[in-house]
Amino acid sequence: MATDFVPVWSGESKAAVEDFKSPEGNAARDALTAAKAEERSAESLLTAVETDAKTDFGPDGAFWPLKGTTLEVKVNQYTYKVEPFGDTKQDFTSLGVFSGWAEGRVGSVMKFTEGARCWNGPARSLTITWECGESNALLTVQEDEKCVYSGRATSPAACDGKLAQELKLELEDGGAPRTEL
Ligand code: MAN
Repeated sequence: MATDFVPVWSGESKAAVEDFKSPEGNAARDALTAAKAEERSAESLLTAVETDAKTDFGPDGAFWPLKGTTLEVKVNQYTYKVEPFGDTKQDFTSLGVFSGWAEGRVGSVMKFTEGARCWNGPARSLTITWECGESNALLTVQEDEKCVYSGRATSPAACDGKLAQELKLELEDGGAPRTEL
């Protein structure tokens, strides 16, 4: 007569063995999780740096400080939002993503294209014309034709750097006491 085989590891004791995680194993798993998180953040930093390297921030990179900022203006029923090197919105509708400066207008006219598609029309697009001003501000946005928008904004970044430099030199020169020879 055959004896019934009774496994040594049965029921609860077997589960307990499988659940057991050695302290070394736990430490290694934690280290791996941390390393993976670090890799992900390094990768996103690299992507951001690579995007920056490809972006034209205007003459002498003057518009760089505007990166990541959001300017807003309410015109009639809509709130318009412009992130100078990123997204634009009319309430929650995309008016386009930064696609560069208009031809021959670096530091002056920004283009945003491939926004939400217009019903029976083109993808929405927006151009923003920058004017020299004391603060970063979106002044107004209008719809020139169906789903084609344009706006005006001010920024110290749009002030002619060369002109400012010339005025500064002139002031310094005029203000300094001259040594008579
Ligand atoms: C929405 C807005 C308007 C636009 C129409 C087009 O109402 O984006 O600005 O003219 O859609 O259907």
